[in-house]
Amino acid sequence: MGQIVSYARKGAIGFITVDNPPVNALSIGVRKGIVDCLAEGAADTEAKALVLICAGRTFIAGADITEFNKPLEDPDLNAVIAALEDCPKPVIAAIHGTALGGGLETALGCHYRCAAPSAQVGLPEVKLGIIPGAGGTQRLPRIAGVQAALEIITSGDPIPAAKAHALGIVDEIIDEKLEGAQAFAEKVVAEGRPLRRIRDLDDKVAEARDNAAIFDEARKAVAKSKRGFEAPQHGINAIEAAVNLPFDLGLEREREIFGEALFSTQSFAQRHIFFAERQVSKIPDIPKDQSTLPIRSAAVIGAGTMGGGIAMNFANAGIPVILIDSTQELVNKGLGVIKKNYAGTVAKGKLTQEKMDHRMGLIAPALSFDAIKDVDIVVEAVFEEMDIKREVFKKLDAICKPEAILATNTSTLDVNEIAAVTKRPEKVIGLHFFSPANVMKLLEIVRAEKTSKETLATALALAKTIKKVGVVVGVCDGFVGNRMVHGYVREAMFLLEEGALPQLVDKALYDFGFPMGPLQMSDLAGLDVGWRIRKRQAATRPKDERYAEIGDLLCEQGRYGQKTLSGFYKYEPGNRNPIPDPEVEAMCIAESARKGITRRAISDEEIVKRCVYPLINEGARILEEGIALRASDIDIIYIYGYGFPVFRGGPMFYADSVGVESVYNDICAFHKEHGKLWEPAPLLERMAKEGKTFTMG
Ligand code: T1G
Repeated sequence: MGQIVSYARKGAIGFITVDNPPVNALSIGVRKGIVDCLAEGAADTEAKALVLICAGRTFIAGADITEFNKPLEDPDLNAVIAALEDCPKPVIAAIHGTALGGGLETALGCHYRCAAPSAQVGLPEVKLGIIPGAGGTQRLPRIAGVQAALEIITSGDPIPAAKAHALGIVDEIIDEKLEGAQAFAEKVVAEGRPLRRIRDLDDKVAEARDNAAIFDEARKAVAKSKRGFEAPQHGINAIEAAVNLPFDLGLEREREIFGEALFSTQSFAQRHIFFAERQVSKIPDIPKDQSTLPIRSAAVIGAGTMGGGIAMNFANAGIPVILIDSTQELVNKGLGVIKKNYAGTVAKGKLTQEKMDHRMGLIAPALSFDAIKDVDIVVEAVFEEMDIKREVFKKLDAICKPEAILATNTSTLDVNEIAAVTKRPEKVIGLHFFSPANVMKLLEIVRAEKTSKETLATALALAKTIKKVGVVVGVCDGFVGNRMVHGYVREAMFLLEEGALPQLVDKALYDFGFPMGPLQMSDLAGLDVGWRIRKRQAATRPKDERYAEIGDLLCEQGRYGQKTLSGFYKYEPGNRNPIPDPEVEAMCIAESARKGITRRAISDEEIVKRCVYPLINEGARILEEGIALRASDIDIIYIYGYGFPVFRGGPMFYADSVGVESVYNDICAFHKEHGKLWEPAPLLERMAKEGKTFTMG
């Protein structure tokens, strides 16, 4: 392997090149290499200016996150940046790809910055539960202004080169290949531009010195937009220090805040999720060079809510898709919903009309399966009844070309049973989209017994193409997400019998960090969905098993949730805000009386444990059965499919952060008090007794 940082001069310009794949992260080798090559360039009398540039697909994308849990080795990044700033010759950063975190901080330590038009810059540290730790909170406000720094640092989102240029972060936009870096450096020399150190600039932070309101407004905005996250608030505090303290004291304050955040539970959780979402596509028995099938055309069977949303995913990725249903009316209705969805996005300014028209043009309606005989993949999204699905797959198997992949969007049914009606079980797979399918990023990829490695690898590649987080799961009732969510909703309903009301249960989970509680979530999904599943499971439900009828009672009254303007809550037409309903309160009280339960006040702490611990317990069973490959896969499913708060890391990481033994002990207590539904999972019991964790190695 070549040097990860090298020096070479072209004409009068010295180039310091970082080559540390895959993203030129600032490992100790890179930090040392930059300092050494900087000294070499400074001593090179032929070099009138230096350019810091990167090989590969991107400029430095940040500190090396894999080093965070190791002792820090010198030189630390602040020392590297100080060396850049103090270089006696102009140092220019040439940015392509994404200059993120420590990468942007390093570039801000240079005297000037040029960038490719497609480059992006950002400080995403808050997404890892920390803040910029190498002067980003002190230099960015000095070059781009306090308001821009607040937005960039608290959002963690990158900005395009053009915007960075407008803000003064980038001094020159050059060409994509950065060939213009040499010319820009020569221009800096020819114009005799000064060795401008951002740390010496004061005018932009001075403006904010008498405007404390800017920080109070930022705190209020972030408390709403990033509810529950600590890091954005830390970022605001560090920027405030940049305004009110001399640079070096501000840098010290930043370092203090960074240190606190780095060892916070939230940061461990968010770093866990960062790596977990990159692990999901790594399947132990699928080699990296596994062949995949090209997906250049698709079909969706069923133009309902799910089918329409699924079709949009293909169109959004530029893949022509045929949308099939049994009547022209159904197909037209489905197309109408798709058009309305796109129009909504256009109205919000997030899609151009031209792109909408192009995408609509990629969705072709059809009534006959003959239209799809040549497509590469078919996704079935018909009614959730096994007989209907089997019929559809028999037809697909007979009509589609032999190499076509046949996928089912079933949310609970046995994919092996569906595959068995075809002559190509190796081509059959589950692609479980989450509603709304054109919005939710989670895709459960259900690997059936005979699904081939090529089919599975193709599905994983397709997930990336359609910008979904594809998680491979095994076949069982509800796979991973829905199988676990039963316990979450079941306990919420039991709590209604024991003394709580919907708004109390939901508030406890909202305050825990979910976007909404289990009962409001059920109203959104439709109470009839759970009702249908409970009726299907009734035949096999043990007679002595505790069961909450409240959900069935609501459905029997036609209260299906938001779509009928009443469920656990009431709703005004066109308004999703839940309104507590005295009728439901009366039903809860009546159910308690009917069951002889004395209602009691129930603490938020108990509500959270009763609803979240079933996720952990079932997750342990799922792991033991091999339905999920990793505990971190389960965390990703809950973060992306059910809104589990990222700053708590997902249910399995959360169990580790609370303590597996503590969770186990509480589950044992619930088991004693509430019966067999709380039987501890054997794996959980073993881990509690052996002091093991799900996600901490
Ligand atoms: N450190 C270590 N490994 C990293 C990394 C990093 N910063 N970024 C990515 N990787 C690995 C990743 O795990 C994966 O590994 C491979 O690179 C490809 O990544 C001091 C303290 C740059 C936009 O937060 O946002 O600087 O799975 O699949 O989709 O203030 O990676 O192949 O083994 O994501 O093309 C701040 C994080 C750090 C940027 C590219 N920086 N990275 O996306 O590839 S904190 C970040 C990203 C910091 C300073 C602070 C993305 C990307 P593997 P990938 P991608």
